[in-house]
Amino acid sequence: MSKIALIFGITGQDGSYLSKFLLKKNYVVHGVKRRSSSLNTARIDSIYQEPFVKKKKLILHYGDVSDSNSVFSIIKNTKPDEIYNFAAQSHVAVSFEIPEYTTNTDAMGTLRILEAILKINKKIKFYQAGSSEMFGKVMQIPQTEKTPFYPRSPYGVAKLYSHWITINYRESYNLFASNGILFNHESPLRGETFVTKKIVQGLCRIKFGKQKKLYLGNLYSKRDWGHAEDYVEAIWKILQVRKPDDFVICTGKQYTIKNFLDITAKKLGIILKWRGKGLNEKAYNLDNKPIVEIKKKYFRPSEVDKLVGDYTKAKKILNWKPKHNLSSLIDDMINHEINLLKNDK
Ligand code: NAP
Ligand code: F7E
Repeated sequence: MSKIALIFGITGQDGSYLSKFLLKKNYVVHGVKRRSSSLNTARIDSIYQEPFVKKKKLILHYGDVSDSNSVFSIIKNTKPDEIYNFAAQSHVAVSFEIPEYTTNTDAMGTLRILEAILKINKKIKFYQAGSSEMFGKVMQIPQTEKTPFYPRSPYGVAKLYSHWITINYRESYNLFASNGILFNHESPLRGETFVTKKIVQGLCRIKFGKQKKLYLGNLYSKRDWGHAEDYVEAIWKILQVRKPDDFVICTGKQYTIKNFLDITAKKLGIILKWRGKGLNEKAYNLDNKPIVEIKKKYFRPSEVDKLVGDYTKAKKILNWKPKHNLSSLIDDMINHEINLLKNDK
């Protein structure tokens, strides 16, 4: 019989990759989407099934993790074997502007799901989408499952609550509840306001003459970027092992934002010359026109300067390692963008 998965946050980047992955594994996938004034299901359009289809494999439900009633009734009605909690206000910079909303969704949302599991069926396996942002001002390089946390944003703090409440429910009530501690992962489906997508989209549009300039913030923070397609496989594996546990998922390689931008520009054949410092730093094209500029508004009140993980435990226990590297990730993102631009009449 098919297993049943329930995904909170199915309309996001990871929700869409995981639902495609699970459908290929013959799961029945239920997904929770928020009501919005315009359609928010573009990322899962390719797998959407009309309501009249018999024996549907992908079923969507309106709900919100800030609403205990919808969380409870969706879990009760769908009877999942596995729940994946991706629902979050996932933008770190935005979490400084709406910290209370971020906490309600990213911290309390997890508690609401765990409480519902406890009341409905303690056998449901639970995955919590934890983040390398919990390491924040890093206490150790590289970061492992044993590295102490030091979050630097309301987002990081809220995710840390979710991390510990997941462990607490596992230990207190014997739930199969596991945390992924995922480092940045990107893809063609990444939200437009995250830095990798913003850079790839911006430079592709500049190349096609559709945009003049790209405005960014801190070019010198360092990230460990992987591909979402690889990471959803790790997420699934986390719920397939014998014991619930916590796992760092990363590539072990670190680059600055500027490195990412330079590599992307080179792949697109855009020749850049950097001049100036701080807020006056600019990248000029061959015609000596500035095409990348720095704006104060994109800096955060406190920054996570450097992140790089160690996936030894995931390799050993999950038999997982990333298939993509930074270059193939950027190629995938560029190809997607160029195809869109070529089809844009
Ligand atoms: P994403 O693209 O921003 O997707 C977030 C999803 O959560 C969307 O489907 C969103 O719905 C939904 N959502 C937001 N608020 C909600 C609420 N109150 N109730 C129900 N659903 C809600 O994020 P992602 O990149 O796929 O990441 C998935 C999860 O992993 C998130 O929890 C994120 O914090 C975490 N994470 C991400 C990374 C990364 O690098 N991508 C790394 C570590 C951890 P809408 O589509 O309607 O907005
Ligand atoms: O920023 C710098 C910015 O917003 C990366 C989320 O998925 O990964 C993500 O969080 C870096 C930061 O990702 C711009 O200051 C410069 O240092 O792409 P980002 P993030 O903050 O690392 C973690 C693991 C998550 O869990 C989160 O959900 O890039 N940066 N200029 C910029 N960042 C943005 N967004 N926009 C800029 O213009």
